[in-house]
Amino acid sequence: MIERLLQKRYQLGKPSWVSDSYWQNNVVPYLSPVQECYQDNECPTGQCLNATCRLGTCYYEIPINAPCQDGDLCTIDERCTTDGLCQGQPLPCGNSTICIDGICEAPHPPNLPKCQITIDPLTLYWDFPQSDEIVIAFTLPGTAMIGLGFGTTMAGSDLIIGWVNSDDGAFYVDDYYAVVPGTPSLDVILGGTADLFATYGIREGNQTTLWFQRKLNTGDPYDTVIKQGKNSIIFAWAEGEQIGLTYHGENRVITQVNLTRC
Ligand SMILES: [Ca+2]
Ligand SMILES: [Ca+2]
Repeated sequence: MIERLLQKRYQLGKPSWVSDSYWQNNVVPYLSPVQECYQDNECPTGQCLNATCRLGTCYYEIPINAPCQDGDLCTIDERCTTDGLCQGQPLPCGNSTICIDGICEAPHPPNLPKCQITIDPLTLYWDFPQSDEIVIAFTLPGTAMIGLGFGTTMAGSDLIIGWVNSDDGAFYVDDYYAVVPGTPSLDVILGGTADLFATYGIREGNQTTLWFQRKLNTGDPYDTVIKQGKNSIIFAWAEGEQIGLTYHGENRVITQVNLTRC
């Protein structure tokens, strides 16, 4: 658009009523060829578009780079662009916060899925938002790391592992696989795919809750096909203030759950 305006500007030459500094510096005056008028207020205008009616025609000036207000509390330093729009920069928020009405705050936790079972100390919540998808939240008393797996032994299990930083609430949840007992690997490192979405995590005292959603069958060899019905699960948790992949020691359980609609 601005190229068209500038072309027009040079074709027209400087109107007599435009000052040299406007013409040469930060204001682009241009002529609207279609807008006819008798007075200024008949010309469409805006914060970044000053209109003047001259000899029956609307002329516009764009105060390029002039401060303006875009009405969005989550932007700062709004300025008029060369297109006559008011645009600002996003209000900088930390990694784990988003701007809501001008304030950086942690995004609200999603609702807990409606189906629930407690297998001490695990509380597992699940639901099926689509026939081929499951949403799961699970709570364990792990401050360093918690994990939920689908499988009957650690080796060969599809694992969802994560943690929450108690200082700033930043959470981490990702899609792992254990080739052998011991430190698991991210699926993507093994050549698989990261299949979790809508992840979230919160920590309340020593309780960590992680959320994730995924396809029941991701098609990834490093993920178990989750069934609507009986599934073998394993879960583990690690304590301590150092968050990250941590050996869980004896804090692990292998069991079965019946994941049905409720
Ligand atoms: Ca995967
Ligand atoms: Ca996996």
